[in-house]
Amino acid sequence: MEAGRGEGPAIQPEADPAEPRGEPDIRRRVVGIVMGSDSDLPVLQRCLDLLDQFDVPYEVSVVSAHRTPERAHEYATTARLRGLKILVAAAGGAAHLAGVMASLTTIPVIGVPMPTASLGGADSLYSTVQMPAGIPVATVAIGEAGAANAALLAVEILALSDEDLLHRIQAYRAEMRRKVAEKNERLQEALASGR
Ligand code: C2R
Repeated sequence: MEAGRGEGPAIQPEADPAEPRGEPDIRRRVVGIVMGSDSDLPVLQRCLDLLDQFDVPYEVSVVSAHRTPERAHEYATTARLRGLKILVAAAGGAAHLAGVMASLTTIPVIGVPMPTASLGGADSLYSTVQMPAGIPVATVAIGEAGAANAALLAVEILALSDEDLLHRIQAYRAEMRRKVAEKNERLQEALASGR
């Protein structure tokens, strides 16, 4: 599976179900998302949705360090040349994908541990986060929260050199604050009325 938004050699436009009809998105992709299996996609979808929301061009592929080591090597070693600025690597179980990617590129790698049926994702978390000194993987939480935060962290890194994106992340935070305040108001009203 390969799909994406923006310009990039790996992507067939017709392979992207999220691409709206009309003008194709020809911007250069800056985030490369890899997952160990297509079975990870439902959890990782939050990451794709948020990058869409922030209008960040990305590409997404199934790449496995275990099952397709040559492809993983090729992906990571060409990532910088292809214009990618950040990699998001999601994998479950013996989750070596993010670490292998990080070992083969100097682009920042964000690791997203996938939940697993047998060990609840603790296996994925430990194998993603416990990198030896020298090869960092910025590891986020297990599952959907991690998928969301991987996108937000990528946006924040990109916003270091993109003022528009900075304003969008500030607006996103302001909206989050507004929603929390609203929830608190509702809670206080319910408590006051004895509900
Ligand atoms: P299947 O559902 O395809 O059997 O995959 C995937 O990320 C997935 O969560 C089960 C799990 O195996 C993981 N996987 C890895 C790697 N490749 C696949 N952890 C890797 O290279 O690290």
